[in-house]
Amino acid sequence: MHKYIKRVLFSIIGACLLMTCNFKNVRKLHFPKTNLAESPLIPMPLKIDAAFGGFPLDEFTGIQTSGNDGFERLGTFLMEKIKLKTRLVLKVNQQKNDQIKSFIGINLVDELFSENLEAYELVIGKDSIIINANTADGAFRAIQTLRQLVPEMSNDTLAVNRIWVIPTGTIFDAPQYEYRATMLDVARHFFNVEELKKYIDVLSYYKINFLHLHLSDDQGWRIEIKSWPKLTTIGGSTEVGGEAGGFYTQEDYAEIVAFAAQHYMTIIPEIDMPGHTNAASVAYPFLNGNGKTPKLYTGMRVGFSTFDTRKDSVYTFLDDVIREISMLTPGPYFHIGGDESHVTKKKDYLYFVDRVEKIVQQYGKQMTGWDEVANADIDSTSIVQYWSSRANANRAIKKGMKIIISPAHRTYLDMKYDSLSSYGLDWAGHIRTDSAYMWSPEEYGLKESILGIEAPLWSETISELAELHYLAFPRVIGYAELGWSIQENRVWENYKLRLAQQVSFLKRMKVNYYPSPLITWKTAM
Ligand code: TNX
Repeated sequence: MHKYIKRVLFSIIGACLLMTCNFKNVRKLHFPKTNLAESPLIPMPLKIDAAFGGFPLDEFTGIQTSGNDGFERLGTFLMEKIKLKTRLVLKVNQQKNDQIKSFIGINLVDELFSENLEAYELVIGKDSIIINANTADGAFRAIQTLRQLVPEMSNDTLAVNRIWVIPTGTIFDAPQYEYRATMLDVARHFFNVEELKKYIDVLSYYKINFLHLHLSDDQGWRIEIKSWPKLTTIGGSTEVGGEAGGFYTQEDYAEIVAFAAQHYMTIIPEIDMPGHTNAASVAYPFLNGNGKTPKLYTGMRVGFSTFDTRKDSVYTFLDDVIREISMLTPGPYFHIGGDESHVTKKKDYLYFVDRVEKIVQQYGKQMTGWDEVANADIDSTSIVQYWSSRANANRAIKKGMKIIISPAHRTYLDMKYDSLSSYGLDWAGHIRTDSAYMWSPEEYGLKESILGIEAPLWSETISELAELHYLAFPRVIGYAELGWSIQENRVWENYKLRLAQQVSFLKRMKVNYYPSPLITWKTAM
Protein backbone atom coordinates (compact mmCIF):
# COMPACT_ATOMS: atom_id res chain seq x y z
CA MET A 1 0.00 0.00 0.00
CA HIS A 2 2.90 2.35 0.84
CA LYS A 3 4.36 1.80 -2.55
CA TYR A 4 0.97 2.51 -3.98
CA ILE A 5 0.50 5.84 -2.16
CA LYS A 6 3.96 6.90 -3.27
CA ARG A 7 3.03 6.14 -6.85
CA VAL A 8 -0.17 8.18 -6.71
CA LEU A 9 1.74 11.15 -5.28
CA PHE A 10 4.35 10.70 -7.93
CA SER A 11 1.81 10.74 -10.71
CA ILE A 12 0.18 13.89 -9.34
CA ILE A 13 3.47 15.72 -9.12
CA GLY A 14 4.54 14.31 -12.48
CA ALA A 15 1.44 15.48 -14.23
CA CYS A 16 1.80 18.96 -12.69
CA LEU A 17 5.34 19.31 -13.91
CA LEU A 18 4.26 18.12 -17.29
CA MET A 19 1.79 20.89 -17.67
CA THR A 20 3.74 23.53 -15.77
CA CYS A 21 0.78 23.71 -13.46
CA ASN A 22 0.83 27.02 -11.67
CA PHE A 23 -0.24 26.43 -8.11
CA LYS A 24 -0.25 30.15 -7.34
CA ASN A 25 -3.45 30.16 -9.32
CA VAL A 26 -5.24 27.68 -7.09
CA ARG A 27 -8.23 29.37 -5.58
CA LYS A 28 -9.64 28.97 -2.12
CA LEU A 29 -13.23 28.06 -2.79
CA HIS A 30 -15.59 26.92 -0.08
CA PHE A 31 -17.72 24.15 -1.45
CA PRO A 32 -20.93 22.86 -0.01
CA LYS A 33 -20.42 19.33 1.41
CA THR A 34 -20.35 16.63 -1.23
CA ASN A 35 -20.10 12.89 -0.79
CA LEU A 36 -18.45 10.88 -3.53
CA ALA A 37 -19.94 7.66 -2.15
CA GLU A 38 -23.46 9.00 -2.76
CA SER A 39 -22.90 9.84 -6.43
CA PRO A 40 -25.33 8.20 -8.85
CA LEU A 41 -22.71 5.99 -10.51
CA ILE A 42 -23.77 3.02 -12.65
CA PRO A 43 -22.26 0.49 -12.59
CA MET A 44 -21.35 0.79 -8.93
CA PRO A 45 -17.53 0.86 -8.57
CA LEU A 46 -15.62 -1.69 -6.53
CA LYS A 47 -14.54 0.75 -3.80
CA ILE A 48 -15.14 4.41 -3.09
CA ASP A 49 -13.20 6.41 -0.47
CA ALA A 50 -14.95 9.75 -0.08
CA ALA A 51 -13.01 12.86 1.02
CA PHE A 52 -15.97 15.29 1.25
CA GLY A 53 -14.36 18.19 -0.62
CA GLY A 54 -14.97 19.53 -4.09
CA PHE A 55 -13.02 19.79 -7.34
CA PRO A 56 -13.96 22.85 -9.41
CA LEU A 57 -14.56 21.89 -13.02
CA ASP A 58 -14.68 25.13 -14.96
CA GLU A 59 -13.19 27.05 -17.85
CA PHE A 60 -9.83 27.04 -16.02
CA THR A 61 -9.57 23.23 -16.01
CA GLY A 62 -7.15 21.57 -18.42
CA ILE A 63 -6.85 17.97 -19.56
CA GLN A 64 -3.40 16.40 -19.64
CA THR A 65 -2.60 12.92 -20.93
CA SER A 66 0.50 10.80 -20.59
CA GLY A 67 1.09 7.52 -22.34
CA ASN A 68 0.45 6.73 -25.98
CA ASP A 69 -1.73 8.08 -28.78
CA GLY A 70 -4.69 6.14 -27.43
CA PHE A 71 -4.49 8.23 -24.27
CA GLU A 72 -4.30 11.48 -26.20
CA ARG A 73 -7.46 10.49 -28.09
CA LEU A 74 -9.10 9.75 -24.75
CA GLY A 75 -8.28 13.28 -23.63
CA THR A 76 -10.13 14.65 -26.65
CA PHE A 77 -13.01 12.21 -26.09
CA LEU A 78 -13.40 13.45 -22.51
CA MET A 79 -13.20 17.07 -23.63
CA GLU A 80 -16.01 16.49 -26.15
CA LYS A 81 -18.24 14.73 -23.65
CA ILE A 82 -17.74 17.45 -21.02
CA LYS A 83 -18.57 20.03 -23.69
CA LEU A 84 -21.80 18.23 -24.52
CA LYS A 85 -22.88 18.30 -20.88
CA THR A 86 -21.59 21.69 -19.69
CA ARG A 87 -20.65 23.60 -22.88
CA LEU A 88 -17.15 24.03 -21.36
CA VAL A 89 -14.39 23.60 -23.92
CA LEU A 90 -11.39 22.31 -21.98
CA LYS A 91 -7.88 22.52 -23.39
CA VAL A 92 -6.18 19.17 -24.02
CA ASN A 93 -2.42 18.83 -23.57
CA GLN A 94 -1.74 22.54 -23.61
CA GLN A 95 1.85 22.85 -22.43
CA LYS A 96 2.01 26.39 -21.08
CA ASN A 97 -1.12 28.08 -19.97
CA ASP A 98 -1.32 30.38 -16.98
CA GLN A 99 -5.06 30.32 -17.24
CA ILE A 100 -5.15 26.71 -16.05
CA LYS A 101 -5.95 26.41 -12.37
CA SER A 102 -6.98 22.77 -12.10
CA PHE A 103 -6.43 19.76 -14.28
CA ILE A 104 -7.56 16.28 -15.19
CA GLY A 105 -4.67 13.88 -15.84
CA ILE A 106 -5.13 10.65 -17.76
CA ASN A 107 -2.08 8.51 -17.00
CA LEU A 108 -0.77 5.23 -18.30
CA VAL A 109 0.86 3.49 -15.33
CA ASP A 110 2.45 0.08 -15.14
CA GLU A 111 1.29 -0.83 -11.70
CA LEU A 112 -2.19 -0.64 -10.27
CA PHE A 113 -4.15 -2.09 -7.34
CA SER A 114 -5.51 -4.71 -9.77
CA GLU A 115 -4.12 -6.54 -12.77
CA ASN A 116 -7.48 -6.54 -14.50
CA LEU A 117 -7.06 -4.96 -17.94
CA GLU A 118 -10.03 -2.65 -17.41
CA ALA A 119 -9.10 -1.60 -13.89
CA TYR A 120 -8.55 2.05 -13.03
CA GLU A 121 -8.09 4.45 -10.16
CA LEU A 122 -9.77 7.81 -10.15
CA VAL A 123 -8.15 10.15 -7.64
CA ILE A 124 -10.16 13.33 -7.22
CA GLY A 125 -8.44 16.07 -5.26
CA LYS A 126 -9.22 19.75 -4.76
CA ASP A 127 -7.31 20.88 -7.81
CA SER A 128 -6.46 17.74 -9.73
CA ILE A 129 -8.25 14.67 -10.96
CA ILE A 130 -5.94 11.80 -11.83
CA ILE A 131 -6.98 8.74 -13.80
CA ASN A 132 -4.47 5.90 -13.49
CA ALA A 133 -4.87 2.85 -15.70
CA ASN A 134 -2.57 0.31 -17.24
CA THR A 135 -4.50 0.12 -20.49
CA ALA A 136 -6.50 2.57 -22.59
CA ASP A 137 -9.51 0.31 -21.87
CA GLY A 138 -9.13 1.03 -18.16
CA ALA A 139 -8.74 4.76 -18.78
CA PHE A 140 -11.85 4.74 -21.01
CA ARG A 141 -13.90 3.06 -18.26
CA ALA A 142 -12.58 5.67 -15.78
CA ILE A 143 -13.66 8.45 -18.11
CA GLN A 144 -17.24 7.11 -18.04
CA THR A 145 -17.16 7.23 -14.25
CA LEU A 146 -15.86 10.78 -14.34
CA ARG A 147 -18.54 11.85 -16.84
CA GLN A 148 -21.15 10.52 -14.44
CA LEU A 149 -19.64 12.58 -11.60
CA VAL A 150 -19.99 15.89 -13.42
CA PRO A 151 -23.18 17.38 -12.02
CA GLU A 152 -25.96 18.48 -14.39
CA MET A 153 -26.08 21.90 -12.79
CA SER A 154 -23.23 24.30 -12.20
CA ASN A 155 -22.82 26.18 -8.95
CA ASP A 156 -23.23 29.84 -9.80
CA THR A 157 -22.63 31.30 -6.35
CA LEU A 158 -19.05 30.12 -5.67
CA ALA A 159 -17.30 32.43 -8.13
CA VAL A 160 -18.05 34.82 -10.96
CA ASN A 161 -17.73 31.99 -13.47
CA ARG A 162 -19.81 28.82 -13.56
CA ILE A 163 -18.31 25.86 -11.65
CA TRP A 164 -19.36 22.23 -11.76
CA VAL A 165 -18.35 20.78 -8.40
CA ILE A 166 -17.09 17.19 -8.45
CA PRO A 167 -16.91 15.42 -5.08
CA THR A 168 -13.38 14.49 -3.96
CA GLY A 169 -12.06 11.09 -2.96
CA THR A 170 -10.67 8.00 -4.63
CA ILE A 171 -12.37 5.28 -6.64
CA PHE A 172 -10.74 1.89 -7.16
CA ASP A 173 -12.57 -0.01 -9.82
CA ALA A 174 -12.43 -3.16 -11.93
CA PRO A 175 -15.13 -5.30 -13.53
CA GLN A 176 -16.20 -8.62 -12.12
CA TYR A 177 -16.71 -10.02 -15.65
CA GLU A 178 -14.61 -9.34 -18.74
CA TYR A 179 -17.67 -9.80 -20.96
CA ARG A 180 -20.63 -7.42 -20.54
CA ALA A 181 -22.74 -7.50 -23.63
CA THR A 182 -25.98 -6.85 -25.32
CA MET A 183 -27.21 -8.37 -28.57
CA LEU A 184 -29.23 -6.65 -31.23
CA ASP A 185 -31.26 -8.59 -33.81
CA VAL A 186 -30.89 -6.58 -37.02
CA ALA A 187 -32.34 -9.47 -39.05
CA ARG A 188 -36.02 -9.40 -38.04
CA HIS A 189 -35.95 -5.62 -38.43
CA PHE A 190 -33.00 -3.75 -39.81
CA PHE A 191 -31.34 -0.89 -37.91
CA ASN A 192 -28.98 1.35 -39.85
CA VAL A 193 -25.41 2.48 -39.10
CA GLU A 194 -26.43 5.77 -37.50
CA GLU A 195 -28.93 4.06 -35.20
CA LEU A 196 -26.30 1.55 -34.16
CA LYS A 197 -23.78 4.28 -33.43
CA LYS A 198 -26.25 6.08 -31.19
CA TYR A 199 -26.91 2.86 -29.31
CA ILE A 200 -23.19 2.09 -28.91
CA ASP A 201 -22.48 5.57 -27.59
CA VAL A 202 -25.08 5.23 -24.83
CA LEU A 203 -24.16 1.63 -23.94
CA SER A 204 -20.50 2.52 -23.51
CA TYR A 205 -21.45 5.12 -20.87
CA TYR A 206 -22.47 2.16 -18.70
CA LYS A 207 -19.29 0.19 -19.48
CA ILE A 208 -20.88 -2.39 -21.80
CA ASN A 209 -17.95 -3.73 -23.80
CA PHE A 210 -19.36 -6.19 -26.36
CA LEU A 211 -22.12 -5.77 -28.92
CA HIS A 212 -23.32 -8.99 -30.51
CA LEU A 213 -25.03 -8.40 -33.87
CA HIS A 214 -27.51 -11.04 -35.02
CA LEU A 215 -26.83 -10.51 -38.72
CA SER A 216 -28.92 -13.22 -40.37
CA ASP A 217 -32.18 -15.04 -39.83
CA ASP A 218 -35.13 -16.43 -41.77
CA GLN A 219 -36.42 -12.94 -42.54
CA GLY A 220 -33.20 -11.27 -43.67
CA TRP A 221 -29.47 -11.43 -44.35
CA ARG A 222 -27.89 -8.14 -43.31
CA ILE A 223 -24.21 -8.16 -44.20
CA GLU A 224 -22.72 -7.92 -47.66
CA ILE A 225 -20.65 -10.93 -48.70
CA LYS A 226 -18.71 -9.97 -51.82
CA SER A 227 -18.46 -13.53 -53.16
CA TRP A 228 -22.18 -14.21 -52.70
CA PRO A 229 -23.94 -10.92 -53.58
CA LYS A 230 -27.52 -12.25 -53.68
CA LEU A 231 -27.42 -12.83 -49.93
CA THR A 232 -28.09 -9.15 -49.48
CA THR A 233 -29.70 -8.10 -52.77
CA ILE A 234 -32.32 -10.83 -52.40
CA GLY A 235 -31.90 -12.10 -48.84
CA GLY A 236 -31.74 -8.60 -47.37
CA SER A 237 -34.69 -7.19 -49.29
CA THR A 238 -37.39 -7.53 -46.67
CA GLU A 239 -38.04 -7.95 -42.92
CA VAL A 240 -40.79 -8.93 -40.48
CA GLY A 241 -44.02 -7.28 -41.61
CA GLY A 242 -42.91 -7.11 -45.26
CA GLU A 243 -41.28 -3.67 -45.32
CA ALA A 244 -38.04 -3.17 -47.25
CA GLY A 245 -35.25 -4.61 -45.11
CA GLY A 246 -31.71 -3.40 -45.63
CA PHE A 247 -28.16 -4.49 -45.10
CA TYR A 248 -24.70 -3.26 -44.14
CA THR A 249 -22.17 -3.00 -46.95
CA GLN A 250 -18.76 -4.22 -45.85
CA GLU A 251 -17.75 -0.55 -45.54
CA ASP A 252 -20.76 0.08 -43.26
CA TYR A 253 -19.82 -2.89 -41.12
CA ALA A 254 -16.20 -1.71 -40.88
CA GLU A 255 -17.51 1.71 -39.83
CA ILE A 256 -19.59 0.14 -37.04
CA VAL A 257 -16.61 -1.93 -35.88
CA ALA A 258 -14.38 1.17 -35.84
CA PHE A 259 -16.95 3.31 -34.02
CA ALA A 260 -17.39 0.54 -31.45
CA ALA A 261 -13.59 0.31 -31.03
CA GLN A 262 -13.43 4.06 -30.32
CA HIS A 263 -15.87 3.27 -27.50
CA TYR A 264 -13.76 0.33 -26.34
CA MET A 265 -16.47 -2.04 -27.47
CA THR A 266 -16.00 -5.21 -29.52
CA ILE A 267 -18.44 -6.35 -32.18
CA ILE A 268 -19.37 -10.03 -32.33
CA PRO A 269 -20.89 -11.01 -35.66
CA GLU A 270 -23.47 -13.79 -35.71
CA ILE A 271 -24.50 -15.80 -38.75
CA ASP A 272 -27.23 -18.05 -37.43
CA MET A 273 -27.12 -21.64 -38.80
CA PRO A 274 -28.00 -24.36 -39.73
CA GLY A 275 -31.54 -23.25 -38.82
CA HIS A 276 -32.80 -19.64 -39.13
CA THR A 277 -31.45 -19.66 -42.70
CA ASN A 278 -34.46 -19.11 -44.95
CA ALA A 279 -33.22 -15.77 -46.32
CA ALA A 280 -29.87 -17.30 -47.38
CA SER A 281 -31.63 -20.23 -49.06
CA VAL A 282 -33.94 -17.93 -51.01
CA ALA A 283 -30.84 -16.19 -52.37
CA TYR A 284 -29.02 -19.49 -53.09
CA PRO A 285 -31.48 -22.40 -53.10
CA PHE A 286 -28.72 -25.06 -53.16
CA LEU A 287 -28.13 -24.26 -49.48
CA ASN A 288 -31.61 -25.39 -48.54
CA GLY A 289 -32.06 -28.65 -46.67
CA ASN A 290 -35.73 -28.63 -45.71
CA GLY A 291 -36.99 -30.01 -49.04
CA LYS A 292 -39.30 -27.07 -49.80
CA THR A 293 -38.91 -24.29 -52.36
CA PRO A 294 -37.87 -21.35 -50.21
CA LYS A 295 -39.69 -18.02 -50.51
CA LEU A 296 -38.98 -14.75 -48.73
CA TYR A 297 -40.47 -14.89 -45.25
CA THR A 298 -41.85 -11.93 -43.30
CA GLY A 299 -43.62 -13.68 -40.42
CA MET A 300 -42.41 -14.47 -36.90
CA ARG A 301 -42.29 -18.27 -36.74
CA VAL A 302 -39.00 -20.00 -35.92
CA GLY A 303 -37.51 -23.43 -36.54
CA PHE A 304 -38.65 -24.25 -40.09
CA SER A 305 -35.46 -23.76 -42.11
CA THR A 306 -32.13 -25.57 -42.32
CA PHE A 307 -29.01 -25.70 -44.43
CA ASP A 308 -28.29 -28.97 -46.18
CA THR A 309 -25.58 -30.18 -43.78
CA ARG A 310 -24.36 -33.04 -46.01
CA LYS A 311 -23.40 -31.01 -49.08
CA ASP A 312 -19.76 -29.96 -49.44
CA SER A 313 -20.81 -26.89 -51.42
CA VAL A 314 -22.57 -25.61 -48.29
CA TYR A 315 -19.24 -25.62 -46.45
CA THR A 316 -17.48 -23.93 -49.38
CA PHE A 317 -20.12 -21.21 -49.12
CA LEU A 318 -19.67 -20.95 -45.35
CA ASP A 319 -15.92 -20.76 -45.71
CA ASP A 320 -16.36 -17.64 -47.85
CA VAL A 321 -18.90 -16.10 -45.48
CA ILE A 322 -16.86 -16.74 -42.35
CA ARG A 323 -13.62 -15.62 -44.01
CA GLU A 324 -15.05 -12.34 -45.33
CA ILE A 325 -16.69 -11.42 -42.03
CA SER A 326 -13.71 -12.51 -39.92
CA MET A 327 -11.41 -10.30 -41.96
CA LEU A 328 -13.53 -7.29 -41.07
CA THR A 329 -13.81 -8.26 -37.41
CA PRO A 330 -10.85 -7.56 -35.12
CA GLY A 331 -12.61 -9.07 -32.08
CA PRO A 332 -11.87 -12.64 -30.96
CA TYR A 333 -15.34 -14.18 -31.42
CA PHE A 334 -17.50 -15.44 -34.28
CA HIS A 335 -21.03 -16.53 -33.31
CA ILE A 336 -22.53 -19.36 -35.38
CA GLY A 337 -26.02 -19.25 -33.84
CA GLY A 338 -27.01 -22.92 -33.74
CA ASP A 339 -30.37 -22.39 -31.97
CA GLU A 340 -33.76 -23.87 -32.75
CA SER A 341 -32.70 -26.05 -35.70
CA HIS A 342 -35.92 -28.00 -35.37
CA VAL A 343 -35.92 -29.43 -38.90
CA THR A 344 -32.26 -30.52 -38.91
CA LYS A 345 -31.76 -34.18 -37.91
CA LYS A 346 -29.79 -34.40 -34.66
CA LYS A 347 -26.84 -36.26 -36.18
CA ASP A 348 -26.69 -33.77 -39.05
CA TYR A 349 -26.78 -30.89 -36.61
CA LEU A 350 -23.88 -32.28 -34.58
CA TYR A 351 -21.85 -32.95 -37.71
CA PHE A 352 -22.55 -29.43 -38.96
CA VAL A 353 -21.50 -27.65 -35.76
CA ASP A 354 -18.24 -29.61 -35.61
CA ARG A 355 -17.39 -28.78 -39.17
CA VAL A 356 -18.27 -25.10 -38.88
CA GLU A 357 -16.25 -24.78 -35.67
CA LYS A 358 -13.16 -25.82 -37.64
CA ILE A 359 -13.82 -23.14 -40.28
CA VAL A 360 -14.23 -20.48 -37.59
CA GLN A 361 -10.96 -21.53 -36.00
CA GLN A 362 -9.21 -21.59 -39.35
CA TYR A 363 -9.95 -17.88 -39.64
CA GLY A 364 -8.48 -17.18 -36.24
CA LYS A 365 -11.70 -16.80 -34.27
CA GLN A 366 -13.14 -18.45 -31.20
CA MET A 367 -16.55 -19.94 -31.88
CA THR A 368 -19.53 -18.91 -29.80
CA GLY A 369 -23.00 -20.38 -30.20
CA TRP A 370 -26.42 -20.62 -28.51
CA ASP A 371 -26.54 -23.36 -25.87
CA GLU A 372 -27.64 -26.15 -28.25
CA VAL A 373 -24.10 -26.25 -29.70
CA ALA A 374 -22.88 -27.76 -26.41
CA ASN A 375 -24.25 -31.09 -27.66
CA ALA A 376 -21.67 -31.27 -30.45
CA ASP A 377 -18.12 -32.44 -29.98
CA ILE A 378 -16.70 -28.94 -29.75
CA ASP A 379 -13.48 -27.57 -28.31
CA SER A 380 -13.19 -26.31 -24.75
CA THR A 381 -12.04 -22.98 -26.23
CA SER A 382 -15.45 -22.41 -27.81
CA ILE A 383 -18.08 -20.55 -25.84
CA VAL A 384 -21.67 -21.45 -25.15
CA GLN A 385 -24.36 -18.83 -24.68
CA TYR A 386 -26.91 -20.14 -22.21
CA TRP A 387 -30.38 -18.88 -23.19
CA SER A 388 -32.76 -21.76 -22.60
CA SER A 389 -31.41 -25.16 -21.54
CA ARG A 390 -29.61 -25.49 -18.27
CA ALA A 391 -28.64 -29.04 -19.21
CA ASN A 392 -26.81 -27.65 -22.23
CA ALA A 393 -25.09 -25.02 -20.11
CA ASN A 394 -23.97 -27.68 -17.63
CA ARG A 395 -22.75 -29.87 -20.47
CA ALA A 396 -20.54 -27.00 -21.63
CA ILE A 397 -19.23 -26.38 -18.12
CA LYS A 398 -18.36 -30.08 -17.80
CA LYS A 399 -16.36 -29.85 -20.99
CA GLY A 400 -14.37 -27.01 -19.43
CA MET A 401 -15.95 -24.37 -21.66
CA LYS A 402 -16.89 -20.89 -20.58
CA ILE A 403 -20.50 -19.83 -20.75
CA ILE A 404 -22.24 -16.53 -21.37
CA ILE A 405 -25.24 -15.95 -19.13
CA SER A 406 -28.35 -14.95 -21.11
CA PRO A 407 -31.29 -16.86 -19.62
CA ALA A 408 -34.38 -15.72 -21.53
CA HIS A 409 -36.58 -15.25 -18.45
CA ARG A 410 -33.92 -13.01 -16.88
CA THR A 411 -32.13 -11.16 -19.65
CA TYR A 412 -34.28 -11.00 -22.79
CA LEU A 413 -34.76 -7.35 -23.55
CA ASP A 414 -37.57 -8.22 -25.95
CA MET A 415 -39.76 -9.55 -23.14
CA LYS A 416 -42.53 -7.12 -22.16
CA TYR A 417 -42.16 -5.29 -18.84
CA ASP A 418 -45.76 -6.13 -17.99
CA SER A 419 -49.04 -6.74 -19.78
CA LEU A 420 -49.30 -3.04 -20.66
CA SER A 421 -45.96 -2.87 -22.54
CA SER A 422 -46.31 -1.32 -25.96
CA TYR A 423 -43.79 -3.69 -27.58
CA GLY A 424 -42.20 -7.04 -26.94
CA LEU A 425 -43.08 -10.70 -26.59
CA ASP A 426 -43.92 -12.66 -23.49
CA TRP A 427 -43.01 -16.31 -24.14
CA ALA A 428 -40.36 -16.20 -21.37
CA GLY A 429 -42.58 -14.11 -19.08
CA HIS A 430 -42.68 -10.42 -18.21
CA ILE A 431 -39.40 -8.88 -17.04
CA ARG A 432 -39.87 -5.82 -14.86
CA THR A 433 -37.10 -3.32 -14.18
CA ASP A 434 -36.57 -4.77 -10.71
CA SER A 435 -36.66 -8.47 -11.63
CA ALA A 436 -34.23 -7.77 -14.48
CA TYR A 437 -31.78 -6.54 -11.82
CA MET A 438 -32.40 -8.69 -8.73
CA TRP A 439 -30.51 -11.90 -9.52
CA SER A 440 -26.96 -13.02 -9.95
CA PRO A 441 -25.11 -14.64 -12.88
CA GLU A 442 -23.55 -17.04 -10.36
CA GLU A 443 -26.93 -18.73 -9.95
CA TYR A 444 -26.03 -20.46 -13.21
CA GLY A 445 -22.51 -21.66 -12.59
CA LEU A 446 -19.31 -21.04 -10.72
CA LYS A 447 -17.69 -17.71 -11.41
CA GLU A 448 -14.68 -19.31 -13.12
CA SER A 449 -16.96 -20.93 -15.74
CA ILE A 450 -18.69 -17.66 -16.57
CA LEU A 451 -17.27 -15.38 -19.23
CA GLY A 452 -19.91 -12.78 -18.53
CA ILE A 453 -23.47 -11.70 -19.13
CA GLU A 454 -25.38 -10.69 -22.24
CA ALA A 455 -28.85 -9.24 -22.69
CA PRO A 456 -30.25 -10.01 -26.16
CA LEU A 457 -32.80 -7.80 -27.90
CA TRP A 458 -34.78 -9.65 -30.58
CA SER A 459 -36.54 -7.32 -32.95
CA GLU A 460 -39.72 -9.04 -34.14
CA THR A 461 -41.89 -6.32 -32.54
CA ILE A 462 -39.69 -3.24 -32.98
CA SER A 463 -38.62 -1.38 -36.10
CA GLU A 464 -37.73 2.12 -34.88
CA LEU A 465 -34.87 3.30 -32.69
CA ALA A 466 -37.38 4.74 -30.20
CA GLU A 467 -38.96 1.27 -29.87
CA LEU A 468 -35.57 -0.36 -29.46
CA HIS A 469 -34.80 2.17 -26.72
CA TYR A 470 -38.11 1.49 -24.99
CA LEU A 471 -37.34 -2.19 -24.56
CA ALA A 472 -33.63 -1.76 -23.79
CA PHE A 473 -33.79 1.15 -21.34
CA PRO A 474 -33.74 1.09 -18.42
CA ARG A 475 -33.20 -2.69 -18.18
CA VAL A 476 -29.91 -2.80 -20.07
CA ILE A 477 -28.44 -0.33 -17.54
CA GLY A 478 -29.14 -2.90 -14.81
CA TYR A 479 -27.50 -5.67 -16.85
CA ALA A 480 -24.44 -3.44 -17.24
CA GLU A 481 -24.22 -3.29 -13.45
CA LEU A 482 -24.77 -7.04 -13.07
CA GLY A 483 -21.79 -7.66 -15.32
CA TRP A 484 -19.47 -5.09 -13.78
CA SER A 485 -20.24 -4.78 -10.05
CA ILE A 486 -19.70 -7.42 -7.39
CA GLN A 487 -22.77 -8.84 -5.74
CA GLU A 488 -22.33 -7.03 -2.41
CA ASN A 489 -22.38 -3.72 -4.28
CA ARG A 490 -25.68 -4.49 -5.97
CA VAL A 491 -28.66 -3.52 -3.85
CA TRP A 492 -31.95 -2.73 -5.59
CA GLU A 493 -33.02 -0.05 -3.08
CA ASN A 494 -29.78 1.79 -3.72
CA TYR A 495 -29.63 1.05 -7.45
CA LYS A 496 -33.11 2.43 -8.07
CA LEU A 497 -32.08 5.80 -6.61
CA ARG A 498 -29.04 5.92 -8.90
CA LEU A 499 -31.14 4.82 -11.87
CA ALA A 500 -33.67 7.57 -11.15
CA GLN A 501 -30.89 10.11 -11.70
CA GLN A 502 -30.04 8.89 -15.21
CA VAL A 503 -32.93 10.86 -16.71
CA SER A 504 -30.92 13.95 -17.67
CA PHE A 505 -28.36 11.83 -19.49
CA LEU A 506 -30.99 9.73 -21.25
CA LYS A 507 -32.89 12.87 -22.27
CA ARG A 508 -29.74 14.55 -23.53
CA MET A 509 -28.97 11.44 -25.59
CA LYS A 510 -32.59 11.36 -26.83
CA VAL A 511 -33.12 7.88 -25.44
CA ASN A 512 -36.79 6.90 -25.29
CA TYR A 513 -36.65 4.94 -22.02
CA TYR A 514 -39.60 3.13 -20.48
CA PRO A 515 -40.58 5.24 -17.43
CA SER A 516 -41.01 2.31 -15.06
CA PRO A 517 -43.43 3.19 -12.24
CA LEU A 518 -41.05 1.42 -9.84
CA ILE A 519 -38.63 4.33 -10.15
CA THR A 520 -39.08 7.88 -8.87
CA TRP A 521 -37.41 9.50 -11.87
CA LYS A 522 -35.44 12.68 -11.12
CA THR A 523 -35.27 15.40 -13.71
CA ALA A 524 -31.95 16.98 -12.65
CA MET A 525 -28.91 15.64 -10.83
C1 TNX B 1 -35.87 -17.30 -29.42
S1 TNX B 1 -33.21 -16.99 -28.25
C2 TNX B 1 -34.91 -17.17 -30.42
C3 TNX B 1 -35.08 -16.11 -31.42
C4 TNX B 1 -36.34 -15.31 -31.22
C5 TNX B 1 -36.53 -15.06 -29.75
C6 TNX B 1 -37.69 -14.18 -29.44
C7 TNX B 1 -32.83 -17.75 -29.48
C8 TNX B 1 -31.50 -18.29 -29.49
N1 TNX B 1 -33.75 -17.88 -30.45
O1 TNX B 1 -35.04 -16.67 -32.71
O2 TNX B 1 -36.21 -14.12 -31.90
O3 TNX B 1 -36.71 -16.30 -29.12
O4 TNX B 1 -37.73 -13.85 -28.09
